[in-house]
Amino acid sequence: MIDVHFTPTPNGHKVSIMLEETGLPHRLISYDMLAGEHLRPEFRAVNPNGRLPAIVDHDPIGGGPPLPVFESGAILLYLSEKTGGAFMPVDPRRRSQAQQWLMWQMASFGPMQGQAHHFVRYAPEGQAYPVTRYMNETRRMLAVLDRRLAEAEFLAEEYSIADMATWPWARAIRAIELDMADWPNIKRWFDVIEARPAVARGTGVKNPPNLSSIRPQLTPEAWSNLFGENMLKSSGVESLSRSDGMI
Ligand SMILES: N[C@@H](CCC(=O)N[C@@H](CS)C(=O)NCC(=O)O)C(=O)O
Repeated sequence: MIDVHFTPTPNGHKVSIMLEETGLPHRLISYDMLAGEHLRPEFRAVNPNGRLPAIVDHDPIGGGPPLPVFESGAILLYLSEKTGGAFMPVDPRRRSQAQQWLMWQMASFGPMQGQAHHFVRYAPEGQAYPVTRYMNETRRMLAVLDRRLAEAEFLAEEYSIADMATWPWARAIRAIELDMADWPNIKRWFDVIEARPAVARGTGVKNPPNLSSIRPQLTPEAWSNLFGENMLKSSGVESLSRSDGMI
């Protein structure tokens, strides 16, 4: 049995999609991030970085005690290995492509777009520089993705964990008011993946409405749990950099 410490965000959906695709037995343990449930000290034993998703495999590869795994990309690789290489191409060239696009998603497409979401949707309004910087970087990477999908049906030519990692972040662009119709190759790929029953099941858990709106209204407590003092203190940061109105 695999415990999935989960919240229905793009990073969480990568893992729930992979679990549905592979059929591995699992149970979702849902966290309310607005309430700061991920900040509890006991969750640090599962993920030292304190972020979601994370899993605990009670029947780990190689045996031994339950194995916690954090970082969504590492979780996808682990689940693939656990299922004898599911959704990782066997062909070495394609396999390398899957690894490259997985790393691209983890290091660039997710984090940079995540900053766009932060400054467009959550930060105090009127900060033109970071909004421009991260929206432009998101658009640049959408162009990169669109070009790749013009030459290949899937990122590694066959459906793989690289697509599972990237698809939920392509889906997320609507929340920063980008329209996928502007990238027709992404749209074609997106629709094919969306039609997979496992993807529908894996994304069936919806975000609470207060996080789905373009500009979610957060209470001061929820803000602190997500971005401010409560979040920093839970990681042991006592001396805070302050910016008026932001912490
Ligand atoms: N690189 C990490 C990112 C994880 C991450 O940032 N998760 C968000 C939710 S999608 C989170 O836990 N946020 C809570 C916080 O920042 O305190 C991964 O891919 O697993």
